[in-house]
Amino acid sequence: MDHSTPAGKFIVIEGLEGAGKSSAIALVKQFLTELNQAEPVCTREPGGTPLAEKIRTLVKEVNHDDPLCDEAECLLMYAARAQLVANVIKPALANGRWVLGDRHNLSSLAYQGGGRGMLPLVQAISAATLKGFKPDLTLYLDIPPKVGLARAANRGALDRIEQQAIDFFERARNTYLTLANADDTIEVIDASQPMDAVHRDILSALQRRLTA
Ligand code: Z5A
Repeated sequence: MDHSTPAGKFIVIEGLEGAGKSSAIALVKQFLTELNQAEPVCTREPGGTPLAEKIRTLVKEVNHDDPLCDEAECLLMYAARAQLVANVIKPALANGRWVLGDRHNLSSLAYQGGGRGMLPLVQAISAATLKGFKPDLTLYLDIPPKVGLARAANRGALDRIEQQAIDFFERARNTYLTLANADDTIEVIDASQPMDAVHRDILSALQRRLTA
């Protein structure tokens, strides 16, 4: 590593199904590219390395003969994340690249911690796996589950996690909001607004956080 190269920053977009992460990521990617005169490295979770993409397939598919138990689901999310952090995110940051993540650790805390009711276990696995590594900035796109799921329903067949009952997503949302309140690296964006208003709020948060 060249020690004169300043480390890059890790920016993450989070939110429930249908929150609008796809268009938010395109917007943030463009902002970061103009800010740094270089495209960020884009990642998605679970996934983003060959091994982690295999795990993504495992956690998304429905297997009636061998249903994934909650603990295995959680450990698979962290196995995928450990690979991605070690082999993609940390090397990119060390080389001065910025990294833009479609989901990261907050998803596990919200879905497996809040949704599955295993927050202490998830926090323990998170601490052991990531050892304090975390994004510089997370934009959490907040949306009531009913609104988000209605938007997502227009996209076709639902995967295994998308098929959870609405109260699973309510618990996940409450956990997102509780954790965001306690962490000033997380910005809450009201994603129930029309898309142009959501994008205006995202750009204003980026200006405030990254260019001040
Ligand atoms: N998961 C987990 O449990 N634990 C973990 O640790 C991690 C993940 C990392 C990943 O699925 C699943 O894994 C996810 C969480 C879980 N499952 N669930 N539920 P994924 O990567 O396949 O899916 P996703 O990340 O949830 O969704 P997405 O498709 O990438 O993005 P999105 O935010 O859900 O939706 P979108 O495609 O951006 O927007 C949906 C539609 O709404 C689309 O037609 C838009 O045009 C429309 N839209 C967006 N914004 C608006 C506004 N403002 N107004 C009106 N319409 C809008």
